[in-house]
Amino acid sequence: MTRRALISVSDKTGVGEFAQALAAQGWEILSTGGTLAALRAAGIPATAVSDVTGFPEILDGRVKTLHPVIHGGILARREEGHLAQLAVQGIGTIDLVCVNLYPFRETVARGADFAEAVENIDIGGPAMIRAAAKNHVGVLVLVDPADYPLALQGEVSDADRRRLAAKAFRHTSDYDAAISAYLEGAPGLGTAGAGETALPEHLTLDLSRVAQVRYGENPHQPGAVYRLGAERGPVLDARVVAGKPMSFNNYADADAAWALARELAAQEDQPAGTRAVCVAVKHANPCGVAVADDVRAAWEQARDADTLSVFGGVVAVSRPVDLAAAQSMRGTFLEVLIAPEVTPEAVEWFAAKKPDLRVLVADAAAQPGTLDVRPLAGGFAVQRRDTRPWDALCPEVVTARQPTEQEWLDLRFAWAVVKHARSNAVVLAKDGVTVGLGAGAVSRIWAAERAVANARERARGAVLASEAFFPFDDVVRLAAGAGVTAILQPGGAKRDPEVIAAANELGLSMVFTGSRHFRH
Ligand code: 93A
Repeated sequence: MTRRALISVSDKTGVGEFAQALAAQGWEILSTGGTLAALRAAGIPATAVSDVTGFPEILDGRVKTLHPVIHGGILARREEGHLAQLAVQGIGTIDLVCVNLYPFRETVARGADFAEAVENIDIGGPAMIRAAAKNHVGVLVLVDPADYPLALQGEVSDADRRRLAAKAFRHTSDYDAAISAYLEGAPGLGTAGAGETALPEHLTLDLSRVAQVRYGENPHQPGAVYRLGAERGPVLDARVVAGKPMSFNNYADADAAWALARELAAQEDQPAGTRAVCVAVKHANPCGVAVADDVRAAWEQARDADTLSVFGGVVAVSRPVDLAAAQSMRGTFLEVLIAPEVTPEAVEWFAAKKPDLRVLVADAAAQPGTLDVRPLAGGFAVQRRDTRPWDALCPEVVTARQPTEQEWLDLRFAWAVVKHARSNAVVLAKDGVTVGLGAGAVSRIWAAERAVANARERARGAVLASEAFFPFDDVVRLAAGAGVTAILQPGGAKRDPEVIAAANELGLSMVFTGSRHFRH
């Protein structure tokens, strides 16, 4: 008996060659509108599904394969009882189903409107895939062109049939997850204003693996890197132009470094914007950050901000890296460099002189996703990312002394840096360079002490930013003693009056932003 294959694919990659080979092996090929046209154009004989069902495709293709003649042919057990029922109805078996689905994710990712997104929800395709996968003992199910050669080998083992079925159910389940995430308004799946939307009762995290890493945070922990839905990830999508493959920790640190570099670059006018930004990150915390006239100067200042911590760090810059900038990194061991562009001479130089350094080129315009997911045993705590920009704040000077123009620039700079540091965090900055950082501390005064100790004499004339309010006036007193002249913090503590009085007494400026930026 002639074996019959049903081929209905949106992604027509390799399908011509595959169908040709099947036909050569004596298979009869049944096919739907577009696929049929493509096969026939390539000179491959195929039968229209509508000729088999005796029913035309209707509703603009919404109903083309949803018919008992198709589903009976796929679902019948290959045993007497079922085969007899098919015979009574004049239905032939279908022994191979080759389907890939309407490109829902791709349609949403390119910003299609709601109606078009909905039209790209495939119904008939998943129905056939699931039917064939259920009946995989008798039917081969193919959802991936990479499996076409296997089907052409002749007999396919039971184990392979089952593997193909498992893959098929994974395929339809991922597909449905993307649809439900879209309908629930998951961010990054094309929903306008997702940044402001509340989180739904059921949240489908549609994750697809984008990179295998050697291991997780430590060598005994397996790890991998995933993409959330159709999100673009500036680091996930970055091109590695030189160096070793990225590690788990490299991904995390590069993401943190790039996010801060973009935030600073987006702060219009001085000190960022038209100038170059360099962010050095160590263990997810910034350790040296600078804005300067060019990448080389920004890197040198960020490095010199804390020459100890930058060792083994991850560096992000906001402008193209040229040979001079590359060569200025000669003396420092770095794990990753990420930039919007790296000149060919610089890539060549890195490959020759720093072969271990991973050099990444990222799209400066790519928007990171808006979800922030933290693992909990048995679940996740999920929130919208903290994307509030400086321009959304209403900073209020609460002291008699007003910050100078330069202090305002440094306060804004320090605010961006402290927002990207782990709580409790305190940052000291001067002239667009961090001079002291205390991050991940369990008390605010300890974070401040760390920052002041880092800065040493460089604290004189610096500004201080804190991501959360001061419960006591101790940080103000410490800062004034070290020579800090202006402070920025959200305000809102019970003892604010005492804190403001201390700043006035010591001749400091203090600015309240009204906006806290915890980051744990
Ligand atoms: O609109 S559908 O959900 N209704 C159907 O009955 C149906 N049958 C197959 N979509 C359906 N398909 C899908 O059409 C397949 O999953 C495949 O992605 C696509 C192939 O259409 P064409 O051969 O016309 O290019």
